[in-house]
Amino acid sequence: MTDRPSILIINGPNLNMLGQREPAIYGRDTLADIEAASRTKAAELGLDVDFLQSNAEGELVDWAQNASKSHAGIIINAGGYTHTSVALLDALTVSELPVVEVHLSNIFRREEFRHHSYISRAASGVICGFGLKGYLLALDAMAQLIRPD
Ligand code: CA2
Repeated sequence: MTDRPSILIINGPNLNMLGQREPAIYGRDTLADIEAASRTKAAELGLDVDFLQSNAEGELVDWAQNASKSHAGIIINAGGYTHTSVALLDALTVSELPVVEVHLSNIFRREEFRHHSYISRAASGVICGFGLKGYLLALDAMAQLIRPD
């Protein structure tokens, strides 16, 4: 435990596969690379991070529901549940925490079904299309949300 605010970074289904398939869409960075870069960036911003991944929708819901007990904000790449999950939207809303939504790919350049995100209604902002860098931009945005100048 530290006095630094802690940010929960939640990753959804199939993001554990990063770096192994579809590099043209998602790049060559693995989720471990993204975690390491996020930890370095968070330390520069004076933040702690918990970095989680699950393929199970209910687990993502549980993490979002409980986040306000231990965290100051949520950064989430909900993977495919972005486009399907009212339950995740409800859990993020219930948390009453600042939320930044991230996608590695530019979902608006892709199939029509990826253009709609259920969870965006709970988010202060959305970052997509910048790969690993998007997580670092999300941390910058989160630092601003929890500690405005
Ligand atoms: O661009 C993103 O970050 C996404 O959230 C990634 C999801 C996709 O369903 C969303 O529409 C956009 C997919 C997660 C990663 O899936 C992989 C599949 C095969 C190999 C590597 C990753």
